[in-house]
Amino acid sequence: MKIGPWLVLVMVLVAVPAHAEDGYRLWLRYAELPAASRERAAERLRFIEAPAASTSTLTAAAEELERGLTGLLGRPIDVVPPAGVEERAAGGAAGREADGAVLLGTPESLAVRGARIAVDSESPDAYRVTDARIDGAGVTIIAGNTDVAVLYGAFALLRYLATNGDPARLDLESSPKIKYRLLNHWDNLDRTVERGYAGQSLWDWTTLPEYRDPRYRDYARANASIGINGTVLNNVNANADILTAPYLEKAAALAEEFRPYGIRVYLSARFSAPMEIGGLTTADPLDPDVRDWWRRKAEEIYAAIPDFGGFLVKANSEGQPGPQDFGRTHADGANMLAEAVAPFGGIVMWRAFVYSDTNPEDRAKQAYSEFMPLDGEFADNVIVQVKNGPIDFQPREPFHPLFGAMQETPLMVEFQVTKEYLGFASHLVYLGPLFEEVLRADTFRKGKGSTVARVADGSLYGHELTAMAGVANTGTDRDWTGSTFNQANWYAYGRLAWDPELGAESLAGEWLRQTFTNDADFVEAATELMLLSREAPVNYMTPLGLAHLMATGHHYGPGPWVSNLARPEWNPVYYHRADADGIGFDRTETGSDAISQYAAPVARRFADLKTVGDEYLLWFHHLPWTYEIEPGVTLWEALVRRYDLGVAQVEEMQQRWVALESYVDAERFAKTSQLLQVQLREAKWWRDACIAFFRAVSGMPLPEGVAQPEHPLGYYMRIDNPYAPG
Ligand code: BDP
Repeated sequence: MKIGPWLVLVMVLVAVPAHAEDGYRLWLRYAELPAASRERAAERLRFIEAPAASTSTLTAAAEELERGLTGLLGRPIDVVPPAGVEERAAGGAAGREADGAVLLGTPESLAVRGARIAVDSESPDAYRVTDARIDGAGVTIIAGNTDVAVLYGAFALLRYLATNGDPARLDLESSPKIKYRLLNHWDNLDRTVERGYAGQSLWDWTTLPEYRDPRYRDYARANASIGINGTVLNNVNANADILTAPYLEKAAALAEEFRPYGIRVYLSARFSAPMEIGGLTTADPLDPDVRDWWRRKAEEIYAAIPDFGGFLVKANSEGQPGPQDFGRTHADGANMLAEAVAPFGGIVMWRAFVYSDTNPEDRAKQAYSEFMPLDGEFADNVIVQVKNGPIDFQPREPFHPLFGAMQETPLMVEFQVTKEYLGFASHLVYLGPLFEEVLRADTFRKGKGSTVARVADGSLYGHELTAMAGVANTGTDRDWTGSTFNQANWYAYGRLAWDPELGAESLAGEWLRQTFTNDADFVEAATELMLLSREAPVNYMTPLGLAHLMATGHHYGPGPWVSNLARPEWNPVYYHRADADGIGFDRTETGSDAISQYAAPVARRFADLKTVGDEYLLWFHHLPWTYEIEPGVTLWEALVRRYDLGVAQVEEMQQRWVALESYVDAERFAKTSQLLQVQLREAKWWRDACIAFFRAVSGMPLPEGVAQPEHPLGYYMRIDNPYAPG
């Protein structure tokens, strides 16, 4: 028989799976469960009873359950209308017929339905998912203190099933430890993204407010699934135009898309906006006209976006305008904005990422020096947003000394999910361990156990206002984040913002199961790969406590030789301080004394060469090249070995990934494999360039058996990347 071209086409179309594994669905793939668990789950979860009082959020929850259970159980699941009023009066959808129902609602609405269930926590976001009996029928109940909590419960149930949880032992209860769980988008109005490596900004300002890209909803779903409840739409290096009426209308459209998913919109405010778009001659925060302008602006914003979250502000930092331009303090500036949004329940997140070109003080000390004297001066609805470390999102930094030190002022941690200093989108670096390292760090400010996590969740000093920020890694790339494994960083960040005590390792497993497969061998091996990936870039970029050796501006690749930039602290030589005698930044008493900004036990640990540890050695100490890091091993030798180790670790990651081929679909397998090749090429570039440079500076010979850098130093110094992304 002759097969016509049309038949061939039909056959091809039929053979193509409904969903290409292009990463678009993130961890919300809802892949069919293995047969045994599928059958067990299918028995208990026969149909969804639509919530009686249908709000947009409850509808979203029911829709997600339908979508998720259909995928997980491998067959469509019915959504039936809520049990009728008479039936309810008679005690619910009677007997056996309700067997296998999934009911969702608040404890009150469920009580009407005959299900009595308590959610212990008072948090509006708290949920409980459990099985129960109504009139002899076995049902699954998703109870939440509010509609959004019900949605969180629905996602929790789906996550539980998708990670191979036993449907016969269902009792999930949770409430977030942090109130405001935000993504910060460094997105510009022209759709470029500062430090964005995954395409353009998701927000299509030109076609808003009319066109609602379906992606907005999917963005909201993904965030809600991990508990994120706020999004700052625009770059901290803000353009005042975002506060003009046309853009507020566009932001309101996004807020409308996100609202069913419990996600509020926030904006970065440019401090000089009253002058730029308000026609005033000053932005002095104590000037009555300026205050009035912001009050009226807030009224205008809340008229358009009734649940607007508030402002994020970068002020007097890297050239951004701020209160100091008018002789005022950060507190004066923050409090003015706080006053404007307070009547509407809004908050102000005021960043502590400040350092000045006229201040000769060690950059690592400046934020503390500037903010500590202001402790106690901020309004109640202000929270100070502090980057995880004192410099700037380096591959590894000690925790920021402000954590635990500022007692009267609520502080929030800002993490960078986008990998500006960690190989951009192409390097596979799982950030869970980095986040965990920071959150578990002990500030010792109120004795042992005063961890950064306890600063973040407010429990250390009893603050009610708690928040966390992650600089987003999302963009218009089909897989959202430029690589599959970058999705894990978004995922881990969101889950840690919900509960900063969660562990990076278990989060990796959770993510892997939903993103790839529940196969235990795969999960174990891939988790190891992810954990290994945290240390690799530290070794091939900035080992032993080095920092900020990246090339100028774009931070793409190595530039340890750079010394000609206008501001001293922009130059890598400022950070490594290498010369013929030694390397490292002395931050002990004999140097900048940055250690004195930490509590005494922490300062002692960092000051002592025996206890500081390899991770922070050169962050806090300047040492001779011949310093014996361990008996018989000089610092120089150790440094070279670390660079080698970094490259070897990427090679090991490659091997580990190849071994997982049979578990992964072709598309995502190939993309990860190819990106690992990019990572290896760039890891070698880093290793060779840094070894060549430090060898030249130190005059030390390469240790025996160590490979020569591929090219002479001048070759690396001449590399220019005018078109690097981000
Ligand atoms: C640095 C980035 C810069 C940001 C700045 C910030 O290089 O693009 O504007 O931080 O956080 O890491 O304000």
